[in-house]
Amino acid sequence: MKKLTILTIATFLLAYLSQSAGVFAAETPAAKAPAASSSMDKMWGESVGPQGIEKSARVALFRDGNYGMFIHWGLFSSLGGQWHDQTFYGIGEWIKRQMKISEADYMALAKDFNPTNFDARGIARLAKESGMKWIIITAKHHEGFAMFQSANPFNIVDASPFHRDPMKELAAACREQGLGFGFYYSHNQDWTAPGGTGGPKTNVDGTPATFEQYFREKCFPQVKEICTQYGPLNYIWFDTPGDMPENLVKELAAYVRQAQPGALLCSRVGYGMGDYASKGDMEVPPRNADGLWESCDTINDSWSYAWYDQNWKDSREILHRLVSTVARGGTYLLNIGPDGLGHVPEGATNSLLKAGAWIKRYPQVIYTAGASPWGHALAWGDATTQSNKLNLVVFNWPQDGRLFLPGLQTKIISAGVISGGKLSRVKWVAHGTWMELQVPPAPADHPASVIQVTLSAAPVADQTLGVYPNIASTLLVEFAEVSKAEKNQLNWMEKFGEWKQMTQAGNWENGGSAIWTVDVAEPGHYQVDLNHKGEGRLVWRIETDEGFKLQNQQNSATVYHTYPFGLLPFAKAGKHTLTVSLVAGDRAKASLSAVHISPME
Ligand code: FHN
Repeated sequence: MKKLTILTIATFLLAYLSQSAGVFAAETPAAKAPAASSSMDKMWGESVGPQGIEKSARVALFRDGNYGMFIHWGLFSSLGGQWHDQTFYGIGEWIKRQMKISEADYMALAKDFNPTNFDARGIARLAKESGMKWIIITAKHHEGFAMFQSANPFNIVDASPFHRDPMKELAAACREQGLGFGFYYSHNQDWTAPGGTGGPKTNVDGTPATFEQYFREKCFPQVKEICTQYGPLNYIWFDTPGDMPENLVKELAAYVRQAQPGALLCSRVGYGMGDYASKGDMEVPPRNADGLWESCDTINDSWSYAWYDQNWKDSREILHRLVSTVARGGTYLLNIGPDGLGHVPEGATNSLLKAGAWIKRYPQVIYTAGASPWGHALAWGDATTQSNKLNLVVFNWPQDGRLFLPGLQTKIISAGVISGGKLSRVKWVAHGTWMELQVPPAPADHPASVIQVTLSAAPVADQTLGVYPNIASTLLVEFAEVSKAEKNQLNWMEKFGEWKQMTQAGNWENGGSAIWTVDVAEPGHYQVDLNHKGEGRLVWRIETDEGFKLQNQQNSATVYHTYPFGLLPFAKAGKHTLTVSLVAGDRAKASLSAVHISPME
């Protein structure tokens, strides 16, 4: 699928790009024309080297653990999203660039950086109790400040009154707790080192600074330091390779492989040198993906601490995103941002621990779990697998006690709701090609209940989207066949750096359509709602292969909104097509993201 940005977003980004002196402009996917998709890969770095390592012991922690902690912590944490009396809204670690703070002013922050509340053991315990299996922390972010003992003087031990090496403490604490450990290192961007991307273009003596010089004098020596001072590492998480020369990326990767043979490199090292693919920031994909991959996400909006950012994900949202990632076949890396004193905000701690308590009750849902046989989320939740077992994770419990499994093709041997660690057996009946589990009317647990289904073999399911008789279904454009309209994946940000994604169908030609194939469990009348945007009045039509047709005129807004459309009948259960087309309106501006189908009360 093409990654394309709509004009409004590009315009919005241009405002940022002109502020950010080119660095983010060069690497921000939403700012790119579609032709630049190769450099987008460099930014999000999804391409990886030759695969086939999925089964090796080196990847066991990543492959089986499925859940890790990411930590963004640096000098920027002491600013907390505010420079003097001005708040910077966006990912806090970008404050130097976005607020145009001079090198001198920024570097001077180090002399007051004294994170005396930093408690490595406390953080490692938090990760462990939250159900996470490793920690990856920013050793050096784009700001250029080393959070470890380094020969380069701009580091926490030598330049701050703290005089401790928190990375040493955290590496030891992780080992004590049996957690994996790794470093984030910004290899390309360095905003305070002469020659680093986004950094000063000249040396202190006025001579021109080159990237090669930054690489030889700072980047490579520091990567050597992190690879030799902290024991065996599980990860080196390089980020934003951008236009870094290929030979230097290769040299760095080769060194890490030799110095830390057990460490995995994420694809953001660049040039396909990674062991596993890193999805776009904050992206949980809607479809299963093969190979080793990771979604990195953050618990609020910013990666690093920002005093105003109280938009914490609650335990339900964390679990939903974690389970969805594992069900799609990936690994979830969830970030926290300790403040300038080293303290982890309560908003983060509370949600993480609640989610962790749930994981303790259902470890089989996450650890060593495989992807869902359905290939996408289901109306009531999602599914992960353990050989012949399905773990059904029900976030929207069906109040009529009927839990529907669309197109399950493997024979059920037994099924039960897990409650208080015990399995309460449930009955099941076939419902055409669907299976119906007869469950109690109330959920067994919060924020999600788990039903274990044992099958005669590894689960196989028809991946057609289901229309459920007792719960609303969402048909995303992602899953539609789109013709005479453009199906695009949008990546955009509302503040700065907090990425959002969706797939839309826009730029509708006359006769354009989005067609979904659906599997309807029961005939009946269903309420249909459309999620779209555009300008002015739009006339949409929905028709099915049974000849039923609905048409409605809706006003539209410039942002996506769900509009009630009408009642649509399905005369027969089974597979149908549902076609949405734009009959009249501003075709260039209209775009569609989803259809919602709900059973009538
Ligand atoms: O620019 C960084 C950003 O600050 C943050 O570290 C994220 C985490 O994935 N990576 C880069 C943007 O993708």
